[in-house]
Amino acid sequence: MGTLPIVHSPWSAREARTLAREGFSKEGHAFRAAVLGALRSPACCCLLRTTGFHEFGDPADTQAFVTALTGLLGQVSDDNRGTTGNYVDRVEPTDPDGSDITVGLGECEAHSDESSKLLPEDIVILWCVRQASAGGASRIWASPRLRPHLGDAEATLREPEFLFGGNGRVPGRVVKAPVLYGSDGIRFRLGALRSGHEVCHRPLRPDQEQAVQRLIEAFTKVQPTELLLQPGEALVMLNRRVLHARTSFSDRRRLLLRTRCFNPEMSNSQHDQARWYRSG
Ligand SMILES: O=C(O)CCC(=O)C(=O)O
Ligand SMILES: [Fe+2]
Repeated sequence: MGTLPIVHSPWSAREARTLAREGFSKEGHAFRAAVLGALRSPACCCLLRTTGFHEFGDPADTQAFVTALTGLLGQVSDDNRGTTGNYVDRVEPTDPDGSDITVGLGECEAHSDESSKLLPEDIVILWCVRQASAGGASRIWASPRLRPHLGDAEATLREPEFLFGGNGRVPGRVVKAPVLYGSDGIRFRLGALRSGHEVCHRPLRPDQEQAVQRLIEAFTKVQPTELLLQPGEALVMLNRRVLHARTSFSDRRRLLLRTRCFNPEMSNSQHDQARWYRSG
């Protein structure tokens, strides 16, 4: 299993609450350097221990804190729904029987976030407010560790011939892109791939189907980095270099917050050949 670097945030809960409102000063620079340094490790992710954002009395403070910390790591992106101007998504089972894993119960398959966007965010952060009484662990696979298990499938997965569809979010839009790009890039979500090919009436070719299966098999061969986030902790990931998944849980009180940002310095998106297949 890959080792997970740990970064401690330098602020007490009280300082953090004030700083989130007023802006981070010098320590912000050192914090940014520590997190980006940890993200450059082979794990391509790190555990962030903070003091107390989950205990701030006012949810607006929590929101301000996670947004401000994300802002130290890059340009914070919105919730992609374009309506709320809210930069913080809630990952909680408000629709326990639905198929959207963000608001559902159960496990979720290995994926990168925003796979059906032309330009997915470089960094994704999951902030734990309340953990599940059991399960709901995070699993992360760094793309370079999967590649040796792909054999011939790697060449197919590098072709910019995969269609990633909105899966309900923006149904008309489909991105045509490779699954693997550059030395460490990856874009993958099985559901988005299935829906993209389906809405365009272009089924995956047999060799593409096989290559995707080979990738899914690689998840069972490569031991992921696994962790159970505790309240006050966050998982910071390079979304364009790792896939993440979550083990099953059934506790409806579990609550994570999710933020995302772009960071050109850490980005490998320049090697991606994604383009719109259908932008309708
Ligand atoms: O619930 C989790 O631990 C992860 C959820 C997730 O990856 C997502 O909503 O994109
Ligand atoms: Fe995700």
